[in-house]
Amino acid sequence: MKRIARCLVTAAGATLLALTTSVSVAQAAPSPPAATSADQHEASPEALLRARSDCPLEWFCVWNLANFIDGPGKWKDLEADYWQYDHPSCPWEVWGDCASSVYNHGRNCAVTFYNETEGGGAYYWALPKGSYLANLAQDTWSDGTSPDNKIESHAWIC
Ligand SMILES: [Ca+2]
Repeated sequence: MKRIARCLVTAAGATLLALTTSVSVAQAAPSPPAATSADQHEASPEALLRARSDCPLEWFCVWNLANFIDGPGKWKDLEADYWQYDHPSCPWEVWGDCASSVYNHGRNCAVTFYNETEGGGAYYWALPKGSYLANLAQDTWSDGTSPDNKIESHAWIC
C-alpha cells in the first residue's frame, strides 16, 4: 500500500512538473522576431513585407536581387552546397554565386554564410536571428571583398 501511495505521489509530482514545464515553455515561446538590418542599410517596409511573407519562420532565405526580389532560395537546416539548387534566373541557373539579399528568419540562431561550399573561404559572421542584409553589394566578407553573387553555403550559429 505504501508503495502504491509513493507511486501516486511520484506520478502527481511528474504531472505537476509536466504542467510547470509546459507553462514555462509557453511563456518562453518567442514571438516572431522583428526584422532588423544587420548593417546601416535599411530595407523599405514593402521589401520587408515581401521578405517575411516569402521566407518561412525558422528558415534562412536568399534572393537573386537586392531588396528580396527574385526568390527565395530557402533552407531550414545548414546547407553546404548552393550549387545543388536550381534557380533559372541566377547567372548559373542555380543558387551558387547568386544571392544579392538575405534574411535570417530563424527563431534562435544566427547564420553565417560562406564564399565557398562546405563553409570554406571568406565568410560573413554572423547575421543575427531576425536580421537581413537587403543589398549584399554594400556589405563585405571577412576578407574585405563583396559577398554579392558569391554565397555558396551557410551554417547556423547557435
Ligand atoms: Ca544576384
